[in-house]
Amino acid sequence: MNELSAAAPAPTRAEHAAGMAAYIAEGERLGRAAGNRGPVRFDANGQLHPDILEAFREQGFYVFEGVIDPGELEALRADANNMIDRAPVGPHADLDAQGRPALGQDFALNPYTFIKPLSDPWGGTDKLGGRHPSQMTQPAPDAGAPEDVLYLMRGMCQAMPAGLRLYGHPQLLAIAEAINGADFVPFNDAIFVKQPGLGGSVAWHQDGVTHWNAPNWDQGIHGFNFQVQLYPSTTGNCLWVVPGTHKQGRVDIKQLIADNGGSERLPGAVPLTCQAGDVTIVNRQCLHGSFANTSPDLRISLTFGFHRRASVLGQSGALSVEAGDVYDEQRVFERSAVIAVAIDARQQHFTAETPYHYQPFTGLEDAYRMSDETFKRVIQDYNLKDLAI
Ligand SMILES: O=C(O)CCC(=O)C(=O)O
Repeated sequence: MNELSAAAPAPTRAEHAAGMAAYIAEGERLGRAAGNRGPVRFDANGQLHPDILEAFREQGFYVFEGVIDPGELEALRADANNMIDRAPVGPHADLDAQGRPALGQDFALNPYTFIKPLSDPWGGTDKLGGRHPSQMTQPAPDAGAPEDVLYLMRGMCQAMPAGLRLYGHPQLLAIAEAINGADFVPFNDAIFVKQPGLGGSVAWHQDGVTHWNAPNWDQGIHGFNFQVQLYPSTTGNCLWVVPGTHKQGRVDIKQLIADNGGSERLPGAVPLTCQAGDVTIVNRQCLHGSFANTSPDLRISLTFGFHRRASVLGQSGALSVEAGDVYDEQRVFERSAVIAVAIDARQQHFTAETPYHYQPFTGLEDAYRMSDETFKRVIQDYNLKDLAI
């Protein structure tokens, strides 16, 4: 590029959407070749089918189709939309759009994060351990776009009764067990809201920040995330992953983009398109990101992760957790108790379902039944005890 030329102007929303077409076509082709999707399957012993586990270990992602049934999906949508309706009208407001006190003012952690429409709040900054080194294209929104848009919502187990029940979903917890062992522990949760024509990017990154140089580093040491899709997740708004990168150690993202002529449309990436009710798993070491949502489609992704216990015990606060926090036995136990209460909350609602047995709480079930008392003791402000690594 000519040194004297000014930086290219931001594309319009429509230009950005049109500019994605060829990349999307190639991503769809690669996605078809990768496979790694289908219904969740268990073997005769009730363990996640070894073929699925192997496919996940090989590529670092898997799309489980049709996991959440229509009734549960409807309840999750209603609760998520209630959270959206009850958000403050902007980042510094106290009232929602109907003039009511916004949800979450009594939560220890503000559940809502706003950004400018179509922006990338983390890319090229030192936020979240500097793990998003390159900023994505920030298209200019259409005229009349709001000043600020909702980007993330936290605290789904506290703010969404259906969210707490989801956290106890027996198939999802069985998947977590297969990947991280029966003594697996929670990480955190966040709901990504990508409104049509407004939703921001999540710049390319690998999630983990603590164990890259550990002597016992391996491809699974930073755990994995689920995403439960409340609406179809399309090529224009979905999460993209570069298969296999979870095995490569820390990827030089800046260099990859430089080698790609400065373009963020990294080669080899596949779009994790989904139907509503599908659930993805992504290894947190897998290179992933999402582009500004210049498409006409809404995406709401309930995102929550799990770790191996050994990866977390003895570590201290990372990412959005206070650096002084230490993940000792007590902290891990208290955060894991959210799983125990979630299992019982689910059982009280879906009485015919066989509940998941969470090994670390064997024998403690009665002390962690869902009630007003356990809600206050375990669920309220549970995310102060997140276990981020
Ligand atoms: O859903 C997205 O767009 C981003 C998700 C993500 O980066 C993550 O789960 O770490």
